[in-house]
Amino acid sequence: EDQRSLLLSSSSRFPPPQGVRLSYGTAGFRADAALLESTVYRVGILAALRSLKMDGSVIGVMLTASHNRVSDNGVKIADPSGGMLSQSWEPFADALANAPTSQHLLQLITEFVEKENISLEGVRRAEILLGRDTRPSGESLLEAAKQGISSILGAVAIDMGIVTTPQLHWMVRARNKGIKASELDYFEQLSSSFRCLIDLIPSGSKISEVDEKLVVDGANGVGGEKLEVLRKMLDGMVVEIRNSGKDGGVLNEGVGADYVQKEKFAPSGFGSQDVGLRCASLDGDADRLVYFSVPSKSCNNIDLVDGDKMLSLFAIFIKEQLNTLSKEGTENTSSSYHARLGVVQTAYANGASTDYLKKLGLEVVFTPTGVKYLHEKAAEYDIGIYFEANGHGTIIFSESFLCSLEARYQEFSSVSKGSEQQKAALRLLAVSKLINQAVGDALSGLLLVEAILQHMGWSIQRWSELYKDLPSRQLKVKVVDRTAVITANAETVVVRPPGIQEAINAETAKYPRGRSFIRPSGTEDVIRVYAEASSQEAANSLANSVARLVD
Ligand code: NG1
Ligand code: ZN
Repeated sequence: EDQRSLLLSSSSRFPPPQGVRLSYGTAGFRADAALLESTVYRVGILAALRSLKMDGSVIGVMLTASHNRVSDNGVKIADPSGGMLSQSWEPFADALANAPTSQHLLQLITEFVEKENISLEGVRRAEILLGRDTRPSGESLLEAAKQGISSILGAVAIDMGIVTTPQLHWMVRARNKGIKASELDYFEQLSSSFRCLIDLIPSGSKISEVDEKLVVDGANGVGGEKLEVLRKMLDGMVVEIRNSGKDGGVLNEGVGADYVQKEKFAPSGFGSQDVGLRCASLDGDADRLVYFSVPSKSCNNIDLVDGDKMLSLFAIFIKEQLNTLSKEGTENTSSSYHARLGVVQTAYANGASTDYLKKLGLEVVFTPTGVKYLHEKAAEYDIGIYFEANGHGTIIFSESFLCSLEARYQEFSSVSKGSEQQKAALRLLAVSKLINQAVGDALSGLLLVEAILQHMGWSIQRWSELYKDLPSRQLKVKVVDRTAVITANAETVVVRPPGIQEAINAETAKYPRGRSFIRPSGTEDVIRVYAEASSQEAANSLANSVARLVD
């Protein structure tokens, strides 16, 4: 009874906006910040219920609209593993957000807790970690989230302040594993595993002085500020941070990983003075990362090193370590060693990257767009590496593999201390600590890239030359109802409306190395068109023809 009246009175203070329908998409709820108070309040309730359902495990609520405009905001939930909210709860999230009145809301909650067997009675505890990016609207939305959480008896909110999205996911994951999970713990784990990888660099590898310096575009968001802290813990790493948000630039405006990857253009503050330098760009909440270099003084075009190439770099390094580990030759160690390494991409992966990875002998699989799908697939391997072309991705290690790796390392330490195999095991263990296994993380990804480039002795140009991207083009077409397009086979084939796929096939067949697909966006009211072909003109022309089929 207390619970009912508490919910009724608190929800009456957060009436939903009129005439908007929100949906929990691949990135949670996202909209103009002014529309979101009621939604965030209700997500607070949802997070508390989720924690109760998971026997009091810690749940995360992150306020961010990532690479979108500064006037937008959004909210998403991190499950106890640190990953995305279980897909089975998304329909409930939609229903909650759109309940027209407090009475409806209460009824929905009552029915749902009954169906899910969540007890709202007796002693219990739910714990929710809150985080937000640098958007000004974050402060009042945070208050709404707290109100939602405290409208469920026994639920407590812990405010982690302004953090990157992956930091919050990392903290949720760490807390549920019983590991210390403050921001300082995050920085310490990253910096110590980075140092471990640097200490293990073979004495032969040496990068030139020119290649020492890294210049980072912080998208005028939270990432630059956090990288600043991390840099202080990493003496010896030469990083210059621009667009940190301190010098008046606007979040995501002409800056950031999304801009750089989609426009293939240098972000604001970068240009002819940077020719040849190794540059990186984070997105607004620092869960995406791309690298680039400015090839010549004459224009602002860039040589983009995207998520596919990061994936390739990580895959090469890990494969090298696994090969070393499985080499025989040291006596007294169990000789056979096999780890299942898998690589996960989406249809947006450049065709040249897929060819390259397959040529390396790697197992490459595809899922629909959205990290929840990629993550789930990658979890089927001992080591799963996944990346979207836009720079969101990570590496995940299975618990059983990490256990055997640890045992293997101990074994080497006693019989062949200092051996190549021991070092390989230690490197893999360090990667598993450096990389954020909860979710794609620009800061941890950046440190891993930096460590591997130093290990290989590679410049960004050498890295970029692993393979040459096929020219590609992305377009979006505004439509009345994007749900009319239904796809299959990891979004590579349109099954509805009938006839479109045949027409796409006919267009694609006109171009050497042509490939094209369409899909409804999960975050905007558009149909996205992707095309690649052997020349830029051909890719543009194919994309345009396919876009006309949608209109
Ligand atoms: P949609 O709008 O569904 O294409 C975009 C990105 C995804 C993912 C989500 C979540 C592209 C083509 N799509 O999804 O990869 O990052 O946003 O932020 O980049
Ligand atoms: Zn982001």
